[in-house]
Amino acid sequence: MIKVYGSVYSRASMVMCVLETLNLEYEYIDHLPKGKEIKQDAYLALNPNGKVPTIVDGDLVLWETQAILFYLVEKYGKGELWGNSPEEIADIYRWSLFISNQLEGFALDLFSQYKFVKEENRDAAIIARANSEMDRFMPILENHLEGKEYVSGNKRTVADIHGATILSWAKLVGYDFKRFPNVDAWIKRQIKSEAQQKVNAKA
Ligand SMILES: N[C@@H](CCC(=O)N[C@@H](CS)C(=O)NCC(=O)O)C(=O)O
Repeated sequence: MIKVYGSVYSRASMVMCVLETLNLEYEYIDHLPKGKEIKQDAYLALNPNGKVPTIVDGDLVLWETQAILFYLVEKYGKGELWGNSPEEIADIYRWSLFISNQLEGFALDLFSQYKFVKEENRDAAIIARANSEMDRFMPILENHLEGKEYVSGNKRTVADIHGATILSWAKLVGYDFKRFPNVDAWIKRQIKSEAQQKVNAKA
């Protein structure tokens, strides 16, 4: 059985959401990002970064969220959550990588500053840069999602689970999504999805 190391409150939730969507059985090993387990030798032998998520599937030990997501859908999806041609697959990569390269770090900066740093210690420069970079790239996603339910093609793919989950971090700490209603609705669909609800129930 596939083992998932991580926490519902971490990027492991995307991995679990894919596993739930594909109806795959898995063992969830609850390791918090701020917990001590992931800095200990037994875990570092699986993932030398000391971060989550990591999966173990038979002889395969895999870390780095997107690599895990793409592996799972390619190996087990039978087309679900994935594309059927190099062009469709490239489009899924494009939107997933666009979000991780242009937006993820800044969404995380906002989340970390507002969630983990006391108001008086917040770094205004980090917050300003994060807001400005988010504001720079969000309109591209907003325009792209006009009249669309999914970010790539006309069915739900791993790019929806990945991208919408990442942007939900910025939503949780009040980034102004009223300016981006298509993205906002897209995030809400992911949060409300049956698979995500099953993941949340493990918290
Ligand atoms: N690029 C990595 C980032 C992994 C990562 O930063 N995970 C966080 C939790 S979502 C973590 O384990 N943080 C603990 C730490 O940085 O020490 C991935 O996508 O897997």
